[in-house]
Amino acid sequence: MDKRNGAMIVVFLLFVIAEVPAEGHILDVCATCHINATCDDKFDGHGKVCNCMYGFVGNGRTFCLDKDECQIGSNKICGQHTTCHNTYGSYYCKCLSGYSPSNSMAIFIPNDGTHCRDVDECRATGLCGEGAQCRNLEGSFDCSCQLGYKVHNGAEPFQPDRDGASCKLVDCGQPPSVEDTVLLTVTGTTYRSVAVFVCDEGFVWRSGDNSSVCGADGLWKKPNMVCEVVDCGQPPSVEDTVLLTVTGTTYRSVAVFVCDEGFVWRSGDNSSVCGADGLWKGPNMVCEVVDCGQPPSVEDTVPLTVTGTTYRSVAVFVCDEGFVWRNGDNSSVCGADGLWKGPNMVCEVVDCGQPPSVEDTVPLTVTGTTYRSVAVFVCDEGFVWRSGDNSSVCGADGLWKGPNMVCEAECGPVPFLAKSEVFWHNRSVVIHRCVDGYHSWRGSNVSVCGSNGVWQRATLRCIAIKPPVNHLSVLNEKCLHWRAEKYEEDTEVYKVTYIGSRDYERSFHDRGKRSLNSKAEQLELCLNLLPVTNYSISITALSSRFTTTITTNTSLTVPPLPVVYYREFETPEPTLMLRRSPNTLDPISLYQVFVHPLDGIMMFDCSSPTSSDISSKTKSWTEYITAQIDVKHVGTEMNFTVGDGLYYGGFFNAPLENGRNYYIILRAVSQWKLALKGSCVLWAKVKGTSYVLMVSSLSAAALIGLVAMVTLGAYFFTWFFKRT
Ligand SMILES: *[C@@H]1O[C@H](CO)[C@@H](O)[C@H](O)[C@H]1NC(C)=O
Ligand SMILES: *[C@@H]1O[C@H](CO)[C@@H](O)[C@H](O)[C@H]1NC(C)=O
Ligand SMILES: *[C@@H]1O[C@H](CO)[C@@H](O)[C@H](O)[C@H]1NC(C)=O
Ligand SMILES: *[C@@H]1O[C@H](CO)[C@@H](O)[C@H](O)[C@H]1NC(C)=O
Ligand SMILES: *[C@@H]1O[C@H](CO)[C@@H](O)[C@H](O)[C@H]1NC(C)=O
Ligand SMILES: CC(=O)N[C@H]1CO[C@H](CO)[C@@H](O)[C@@H]1O
Repeated sequence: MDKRNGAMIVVFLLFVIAEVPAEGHILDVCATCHINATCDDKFDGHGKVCNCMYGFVGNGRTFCLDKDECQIGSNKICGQHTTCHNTYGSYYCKCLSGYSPSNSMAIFIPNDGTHCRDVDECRATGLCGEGAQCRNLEGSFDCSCQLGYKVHNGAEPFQPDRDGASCKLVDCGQPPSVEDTVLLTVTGTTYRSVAVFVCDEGFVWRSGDNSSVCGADGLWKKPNMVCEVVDCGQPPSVEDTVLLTVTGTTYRSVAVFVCDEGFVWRSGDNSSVCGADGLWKGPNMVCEVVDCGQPPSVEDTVPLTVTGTTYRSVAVFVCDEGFVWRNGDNSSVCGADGLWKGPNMVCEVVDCGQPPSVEDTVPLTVTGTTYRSVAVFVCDEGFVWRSGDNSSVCGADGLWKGPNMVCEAECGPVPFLAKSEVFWHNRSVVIHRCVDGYHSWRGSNVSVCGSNGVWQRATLRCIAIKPPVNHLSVLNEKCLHWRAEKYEEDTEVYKVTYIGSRDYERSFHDRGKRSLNSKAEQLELCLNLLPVTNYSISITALSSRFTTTITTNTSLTVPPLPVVYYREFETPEPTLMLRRSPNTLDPISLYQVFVHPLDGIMMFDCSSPTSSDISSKTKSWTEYITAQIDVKHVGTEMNFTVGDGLYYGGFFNAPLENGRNYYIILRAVSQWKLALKGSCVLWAKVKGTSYVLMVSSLSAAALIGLVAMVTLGAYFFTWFFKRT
């Protein structure tokens, strides 16, 4: 009881005490309260009231009976997972099995917040036993087996104590046996044990996994490896043997061999076995080839070729010298039985027939007509033996050999040929040759002593050697002349090549080629040579392979004049036109334009290099060169304006004087070194203008007098007009 409650009780007592004397006649309520009730103030504060104590129900005065708190249900009064226990005037709560009170007391009243919580049984290790796993449940737990363990004595889930069940390690027992394999290693028989297999002998791994694992279900996972039986393929081919029988191609198959035809067994095993490694073992037998020995010797024959002495060797025979094949086969073959077969040929002796008849000889003795018979000859009457053998022998080819004796008639001294000498001779043959400086065109150079005793003379003719092309010259800068030196009627083929060059025109080359066939002795060939060119001309006489060269130079020719049209102008600056075609002399040609004042009789000398000296001959106004133009700068046509006041080739193209008449003359000039050739053409006439007309209306006599004045006037006017 704390102090406040104590104070309340004190106050209450004082109040009771104070009230009692004040209302002595009023019932003492509190004294009537039931023993298990309390006396309390009324709510309105006037008077007292009895109330049953906590845990009791009643009117507070006559009865206060115990209240059964549990009757409303333990869940409501005690909370979840509880049992409710009523006591006199009170109650208490307990947790159901599998739960524990949150205040850890065995009994409780939930008014302090105590409640029942689930107990985690699994926190206690080993509850479920080895190999098991514990699972906490609401108010309970259960056990099940871990992977690799299996429930024993019961079923899952279980509680060991309750069910008597437990977990035991899985055991797969012996690993399985797999076809065509053997077990290599195994780590045990329990869960996760591994068994490793390999292919059995004679088998090879093809695919799949070669290990098996003990599963949680207590079964070995079957290995899925596939082993295939080894296949050795076709039995080996062994030299000199043939396969007799074979039982197959797989492991342990057997192949039996025998020696090939023409071979005999010598040593070793004749079978081969397919091994586990896929290879045939054996055979190691040795077969030796049959040997027939030396080929047989056959009458009248000789062996020609022999390929050997072993099986199938062939010996070819030919008839012996002096014998010829008649019939039968000429070859022998070594058989498998070691014997030569054949030959069955028949050879007959050669017969040469009658001995030959030989010129200038007669036969003396003859021993027969067959092979190796001999006939002896002697020279005929009137002939003498010179050389050779006088006997003839019947040869193996059926022909008489010889005699090669020479019986000759005598011819006398060596024949003589002009300008020749004897190069070589014996008694019957002379070889001639020409002396130095002479040669032979044709004919035989051999003289032979004939069988009639007369020399057959050589036909050789010796002629003095001269070059085939003689006296070569050039006529008129155009035609080649030469003399041919050759054998009478022979046709000579001449090849003429020429090349022209010019010092003044490096790029210029005039090449040409001609050929000529002729029997003539005097020859002429005209070429189209260009002017002012140095030519080198070669002539080759092809059959005599002789070449000679001549050089020549062509002279300067008059250049061609351009085409101009003569015109007359009344303007002081006339434009003239010319047309030309390109010329091979362009690099050394030029045009000169002359202005020739027209005064009385015109005299113009085209050939003079400059016409300056002409002025002295005429009293009148002198002609002059007003322009000089290189032809190479002129295209196919050219316009030229006289008197335009410009310089052309160093000459001043002076304006023409008004009032005067002029001739314009064009001169084409070619000049090379000191030579100069020119040709001239009258190009135009220029007539004087207005005031000259005035002057010209005067009489001729007055004109002469006025010349000086007019000249001055013209000069003045020209000057005046230029100024304005
Ligand atoms: C091969 O061997 C078999 C068995 O060994 C034997 O009977 C046979 O005669 C032999 N053949 C030859 C050709 O060696
Ligand atoms: C002379 O020589 C010719 C050619 O070599 C020859 O055929 C001939 O037999 C020879 N004559 C003599 C008698 O030596
Ligand atoms: C020709 O050759 C001579 C000598 O070499 C030379 O002086 C001359 O200029 C040449 N003429 C021409 C047109 O090239
Ligand atoms: C040719 O040129 C040579 C110099 O190379 C000279 O001596 C000769 O006179 C010239 N002949 C002619 C025809 O121009
Ligand atoms: C020259 O003049 C004529 C007429 O005026 C013209 O047709 C021609 O093209 C000119 N020629 C040249 C090369 O200038
Ligand atoms: C008369 C009577 O009922 N008295 C009871 C009051 O309460 C106590 C316990 O709290 C009981 O033991 C009495 O019997």
